[in-house]
Amino acid sequence: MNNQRWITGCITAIALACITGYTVDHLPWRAATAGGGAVAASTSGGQAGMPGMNMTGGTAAAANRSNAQRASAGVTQPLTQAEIAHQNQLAEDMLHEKALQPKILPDGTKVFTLTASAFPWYMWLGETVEAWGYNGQTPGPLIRVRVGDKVEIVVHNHLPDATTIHWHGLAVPNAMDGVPGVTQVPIPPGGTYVYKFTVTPQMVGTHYYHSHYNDLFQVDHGLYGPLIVDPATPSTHYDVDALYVLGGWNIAGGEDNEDGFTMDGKPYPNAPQLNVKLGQTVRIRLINASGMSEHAMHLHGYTFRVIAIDGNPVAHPQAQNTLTLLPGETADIAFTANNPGRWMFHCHILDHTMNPGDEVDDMGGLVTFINVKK
Ligand SMILES: [Cu+2]
Repeated sequence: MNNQRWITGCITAIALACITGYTVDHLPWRAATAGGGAVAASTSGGQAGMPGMNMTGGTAAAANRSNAQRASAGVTQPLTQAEIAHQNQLAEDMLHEKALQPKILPDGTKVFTLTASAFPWYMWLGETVEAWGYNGQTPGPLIRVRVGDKVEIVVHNHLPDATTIHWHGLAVPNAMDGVPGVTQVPIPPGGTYVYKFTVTPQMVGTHYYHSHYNDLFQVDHGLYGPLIVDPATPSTHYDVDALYVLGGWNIAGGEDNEDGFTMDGKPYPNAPQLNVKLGQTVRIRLINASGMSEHAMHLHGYTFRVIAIDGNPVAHPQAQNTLTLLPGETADIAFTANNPGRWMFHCHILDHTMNPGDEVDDMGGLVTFINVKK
C-alpha cells in the first residue's frame, strides 16, 4: 500500500482502537485479542458496519507477546510419509484448480467454510515448518464462484492469534473487507465470522484471499488462498488450465525476512509440475501471495501472452517470456504448447530458486517444470 494510505489507515485504526479499548501493539491490527466468541457479520452501513464491535473479550492479555512467541504453536513435529504425500497431492490439486465444494442453501447461497489453524508443513528434505493455513492446507483451498452467486464464507479461527480475511481484488461491501479496527473487529482465537457478498461482474478473474491481521507474520506463514471468479457465461476455453500461487515464507524468524518460497505451497522439488500434450492451449493463473517479494517468473522454451492482470483482461496481450509480479498482483498467461520438452518455469530472482542452506548448484524455491509431450 502507498504511504499516504498506510498512514491514513493507521490513524483511523488507532483512533478506533482507542475508542474500543483495544491495546495497540506496534500496529492496531497487531493487537492480540483473548477469549473466544462468535462475531456475527453485519451488512449494515456506516459505523454500524463494524460488525461485532460490542463483542466481549479483546483485553489483549497477550498483546506483549513477540511475533516469535506467537509463532510457537508447537506444531513442527515430523510428518509421516503418508502425510507428506497428502500435502503434495494438495499442491497437485491446487495446480489443477480443484475447488472447495460449497454447501448450497435453499435460496442458492453458496456457503464455504474456512478454518484457520496452525499445523506442520513439509518444505524440503529435513525441514518441516509451522504453517498457518486454512482447512489444514496452504495455500488455503481454491474458492471458485461465478457472477450472480450469493456467497457466504464462514471463517473459524483456531489460531493462537486473532485474524481477519481480506478479499483481494473484489469490490465487496466495505463491512466485508476484512480490515481489522476499520471495517471489523478481528476474529478472536476460538471465534467465528461470516463474510457475505454477492458476486458482481467487477469480480471476474484471478484473485485471492489473505489474512489482514498481523499480516506480515500471518501471510508469510501461509494464510492465503486463491479465489477465481467466472463470468456468468464463460466465453474462453483452454485445453489446460493451471494455477500457481507463489508464497514467501519467514522460516528463520524476524520481522522482515522472507527466506523460503513456494509454488502451490511447496518448493522445488515438491512444487507440482504441469504435464501437457503437444499442441494443447494452456492458461496459467499466477498469484503472488508473498508478503514482501516480487517474482520474475520466466518460462523456458516459450513466449507467452499476458492475457489478464489482476483479473482484468488485457485488450492487446503482450508477448513476454518473463513476467514480474509484485506482492498482491495476479496475472493470467497463455500459450500453445507447440515446443516439446521439459521446460523450466522459475523465478528469475535467483536467490528465490534456492531453499535456505542450499549450495549454489542446488535448486529449490520457485522452480518447476512444464513437461510438453506428444
Ligand atoms: Cu522470486
